[in-house]
Amino acid sequence: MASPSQDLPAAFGFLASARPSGGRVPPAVFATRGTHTGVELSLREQTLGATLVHAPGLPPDSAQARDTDTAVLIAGEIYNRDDLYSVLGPKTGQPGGDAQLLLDLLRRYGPHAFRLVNGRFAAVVSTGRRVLLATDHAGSVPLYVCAGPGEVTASTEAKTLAGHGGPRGFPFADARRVRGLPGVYQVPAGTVMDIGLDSGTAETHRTWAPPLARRIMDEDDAVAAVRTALDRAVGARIAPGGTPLVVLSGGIDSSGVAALAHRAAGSIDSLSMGTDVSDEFVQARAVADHLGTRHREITVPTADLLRQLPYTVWAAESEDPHIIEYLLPLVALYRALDGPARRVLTGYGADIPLAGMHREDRLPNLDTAVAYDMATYDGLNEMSPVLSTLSGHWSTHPYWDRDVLDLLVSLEAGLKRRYGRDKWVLRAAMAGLLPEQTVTRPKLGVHEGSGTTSSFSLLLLEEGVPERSVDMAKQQVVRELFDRTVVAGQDPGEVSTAEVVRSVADRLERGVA
Ligand code: IOT
Ligand code: MG
Repeated sequence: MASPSQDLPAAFGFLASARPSGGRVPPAVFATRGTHTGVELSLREQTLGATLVHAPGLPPDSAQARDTDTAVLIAGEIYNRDDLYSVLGPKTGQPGGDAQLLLDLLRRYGPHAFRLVNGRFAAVVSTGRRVLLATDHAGSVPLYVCAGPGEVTASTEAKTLAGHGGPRGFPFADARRVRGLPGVYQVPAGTVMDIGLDSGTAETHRTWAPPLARRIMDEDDAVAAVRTALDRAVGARIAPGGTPLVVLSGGIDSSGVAALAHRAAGSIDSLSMGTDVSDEFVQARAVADHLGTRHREITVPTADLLRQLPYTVWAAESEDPHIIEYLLPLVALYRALDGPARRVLTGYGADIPLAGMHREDRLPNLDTAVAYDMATYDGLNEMSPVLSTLSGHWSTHPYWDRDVLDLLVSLEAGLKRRYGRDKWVLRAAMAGLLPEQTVTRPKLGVHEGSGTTSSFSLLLLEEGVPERSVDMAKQQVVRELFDRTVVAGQDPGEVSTAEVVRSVADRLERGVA
């Protein structure tokens, strides 16, 4: 068993406050589970104080780095370290960890350093009288800010800024407001916000944008490119000597990750989740047997599944009911995963650049779906690490590796839909590694495979919500859960899904919604 230090990032999340003269960061309740460690980094012109949340028993030293004028905090991890070290020269090296690597990059490139990084992270940098807030290309680790004269406070969870007593009020035109939390904004994906500590003026630099153009490649080249890119992304997400856990539905996305992870790590564990309504155990088992993984199945009763709704909204801090339906079974799975903290690889995200959710046969529609989804993912928080760190596990998404995503999005639609198959280029890239039946298996969404969508709908119908109002009711349930757990800070364990559903159904019936 690998030591946790090898296997997990140094910090899962943080609440950080930059001020000219220091001062304590107030205690906060995170959904992220872990040990809280306080840090205070006094620089020449400001002090950066923070609470880092990290895996128990793993000191978060390498989540922070500083010199006299600049301090860096990072939650999460970087995947292209070797490339980054190669531009920095031989003097820099691994021991300092990812925060030190960012500090070295910042010395060389300034805020543009973040344009070079392929990772899953949120970072805060105090430098001079400025504060930089940076997200990875996908904004996969959410980052929130509130700021006022003489203070910039940032957190990986919006809820920790709710009761924040410090100054706020600086408006940020380029960032999204968080509903219900005045003065709190979400830093966009693939962005560095460069904020003046005194003025609150922010300069926003985009460090990544989804490709808009499409590339023409011949079949073999495209298939080889996908295979190579995904292989590198999976490899970068496996700690040396560690045994990753792949959450496996038996669909092509997670099975592809499992196959590549198994080759890279020598062996993997795999885990499938089902409910009493529905499961994909047979399909997942076929892959596990083919690869020879150590495989486990977990069955979650449907009643328990819906009880995860408050936890899902609390963790994702998202108000999109469709996204919450996709995430709910995954949260149920992570919460059922007891034992030591694990590094989890998931196939989540493949359907976005490949239009897998849309089952589009016609290429114009397929590319419309890709363009739409790539223009709207920001702020949904569907890849937030909190979904798994709420039970102590670290998750990562190879299909949303920056290089994989750049490639998949940009392939012309005819490579995504070909010979009557969806996600053709991915299926072809995985063909030699998986059973034939897996490679050709049609898409089944996690919300369908687990029966989540139907169970959630049924719950509403049983409370008297008419069929045509079910979608609207779901939206309202999710919103109410957001208001309670994120805005009002209620413990999700004390929020009853049934009660919220009842009150929404009641409001709808009385026509007050
Ligand atoms: P789906 O693709 O079915 O599942 C996502 C991942 O969750 C799988 O690759 C697998 O790793 C894990 N998983 C799913 N079901 C199980 C199971 N029964 N047991 C264990 N692990 C499982 C939605 C979806 O259908 O998920 N996800 C889409 C995109 C969402 C749309 N977002 C957007 N438009 N912004 C996706 O791309 O994955
Ligand atoms: Mg999928």
